[in-house]
Amino acid sequence: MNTTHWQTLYLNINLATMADGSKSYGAIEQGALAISHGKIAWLGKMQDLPAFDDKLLTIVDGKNQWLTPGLIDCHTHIVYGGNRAHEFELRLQGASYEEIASAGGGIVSTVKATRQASEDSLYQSAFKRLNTLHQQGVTTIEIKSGYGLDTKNEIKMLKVATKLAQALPITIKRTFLGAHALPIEYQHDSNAYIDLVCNEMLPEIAQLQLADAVDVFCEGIGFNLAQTERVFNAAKQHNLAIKVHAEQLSDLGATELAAQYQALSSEHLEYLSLSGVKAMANAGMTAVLLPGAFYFLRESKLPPIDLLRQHKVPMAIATDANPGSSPLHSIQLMLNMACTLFKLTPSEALAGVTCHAAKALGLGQRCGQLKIGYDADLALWDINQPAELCYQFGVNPLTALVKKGKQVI
Ligand code: DI6
Ligand code: FE
Repeated sequence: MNTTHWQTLYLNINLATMADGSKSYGAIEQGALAISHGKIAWLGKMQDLPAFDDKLLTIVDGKNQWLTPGLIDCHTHIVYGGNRAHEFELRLQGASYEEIASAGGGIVSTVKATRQASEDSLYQSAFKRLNTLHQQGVTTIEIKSGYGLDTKNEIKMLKVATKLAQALPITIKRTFLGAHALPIEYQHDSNAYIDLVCNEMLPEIAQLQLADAVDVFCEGIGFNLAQTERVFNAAKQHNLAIKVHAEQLSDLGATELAAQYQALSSEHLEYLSLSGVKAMANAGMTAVLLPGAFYFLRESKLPPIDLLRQHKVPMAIATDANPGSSPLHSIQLMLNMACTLFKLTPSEALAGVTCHAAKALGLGQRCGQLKIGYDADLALWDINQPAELCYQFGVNPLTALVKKGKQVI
């Protein structure tokens, strides 16, 4: 085997390859991994390592630590103005998330703060959140718009998301979520707002190449099925991938609809039905589960984890980091909650923030696994077994982070 193009070689590491969402982490103990031009060039057992010239490459002694793919947070809303601590207090006095939303609080109050914020101040606050996730091993993230709710402010949010990609070595996928909530100026005419989303916002955003995908919040306090379908059609016309916030508070059948449109993923899913699970399986969709929102809203209905398993729907896990339902900017906490609240195995939870999260973003052939030809996005952890990444919380075991072959932490 020709190894002269290898540039970096990690020796004495244990690999959690997460190959194809495999059980038991796809583990290779006492292994090695070689990088060439930002990609994984070889991986396997130390004993199977081909001959190499140690003068041609940088050798890193992994000291028996564990190497995983760089983590992927595939559902966030980290660009926003203000915060909702006051609403948190109201909820603790008994008001529900839906009651607050109906009374003009909730998403709409973040819209007000986001519209008032300058692009620069949105950038500064989002940078802090992004950097927090990065320090925990995140190398790829999705950021949704949806707190501007008019053309100018949705564009402002997506520009901030685009700019963040230059600030840190993180791949950023941007999702246009214009259909997140009804802005006050359209309070009595949701169809007219959907006209604006489909006929003005989406074409302009596509033209400016500010989004990779389109999402809709299909819900009683969001948009109905017919409106959701209109947005899907507009996304299709502009060749943008489709995602959906579905069955979070009730079962409207948005997942089945999304399956008909070959959506990448359906997200939240506490109220997902068996027919929704089957539709996802048939369409090859990924289920994005958000234990932070489940926890923070004190939801008691669990997503249908067993059905998703039985029908082999890949389950991704993400923070849903946002000011209202999940003000939690920790991927490690989500790993823990995926196990404690949703009863995923630690291997399933880790697949949820690597292999399956990549699939939810349409990046399944590029990152999220340790596999030859994949991006060398790697996280090195000072742990004795991969389950520790889910088991403990609050101590950061990350010792190195590599993005496309370059060490960045
Ligand atoms: N579902 C959520 O959990 C977030 N958006 C959505 O559609 C919450 C957004 C917020 O409350 O600000
Ligand atoms: Fe969300």
